[in-house]
Amino acid sequence: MKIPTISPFRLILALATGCLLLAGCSKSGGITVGFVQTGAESQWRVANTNSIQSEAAKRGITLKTAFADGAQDKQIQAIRDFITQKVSAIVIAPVTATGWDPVLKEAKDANIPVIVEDRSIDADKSLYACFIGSDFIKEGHMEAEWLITATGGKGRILELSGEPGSSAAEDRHKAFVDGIASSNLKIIDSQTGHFKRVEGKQVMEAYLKKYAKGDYDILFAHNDDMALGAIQAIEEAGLKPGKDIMVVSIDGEKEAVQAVADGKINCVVECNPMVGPIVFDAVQNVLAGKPVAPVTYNTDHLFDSKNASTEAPNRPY
Ligand code: GZL
Repeated sequence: MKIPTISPFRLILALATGCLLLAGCSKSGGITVGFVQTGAESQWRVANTNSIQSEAAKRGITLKTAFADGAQDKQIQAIRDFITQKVSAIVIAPVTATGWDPVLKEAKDANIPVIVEDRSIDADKSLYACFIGSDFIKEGHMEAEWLITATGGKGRILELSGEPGSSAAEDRHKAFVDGIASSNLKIIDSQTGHFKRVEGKQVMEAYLKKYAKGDYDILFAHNDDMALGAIQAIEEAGLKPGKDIMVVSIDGEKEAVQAVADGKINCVVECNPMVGPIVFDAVQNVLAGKPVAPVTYNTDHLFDSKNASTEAPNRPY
């Protein structure tokens, strides 16, 4: 059988054409983005990672993801690694709110734009392109307002707080305290569960040992994973979550909104993690030299007994 041969000229022509076609069809124009994620501490975080990674893939953008296991020093090192690799842009979900200026200056000096998503930071705003995420102050106020209406403004609150030093935990707490200030709702204890389900269960077990039934009325959890861990501890103690102790939470995870429908959680305020499309619009606009809004907030909703049954099946995360 005669093997067909191709002249060197035709081979080079075919290769060149192929390269031109490839370059043309990759919408990203060869963008490589370094994504610095906190870790995988909650279902919310997994959904946030999936949103970023799937949107990059959809746009033909090469994404390198670094997980930091909740450690800021690992995030800072990951940013330095991406600077060394000369990525086109860096996206970060910062574990904590402070301590970012030095490494952001290094990125700026290397002409690598940084987009902050999810948790806002206390840093020189000229050092990063923009913030995209939820308004934690609004979330704290929404939770407080709902609770005042639901309780007539009276009750003893056990708080399950998120990652110490994170803007999510700090701002939710600050806004919640501000929101209940004019009522007779009082936080009688506060412990962190680091946004993790297992730790939420452990803290609730400790609360149930420390306080007798009747000495508390409400659990305010800074996220759904900790609330879901806590209701497991409440049930294991033979109590009824949502009835023997009112439970309110933040994130809007499918499992938590279903727990609202089941009467085990009384209120969940949404915090939308699906920011991939908005983040990569910002990345591509910044790289194209187009203006981007300094702050973009998600629109977050509230779920309680009025809407949870209809909303739970549709929750995307
Ligand atoms: C909020 C985000 C928080 C979520 C938690 O935007 O930073 O971190 O509320 C997650 O579930 O761990």
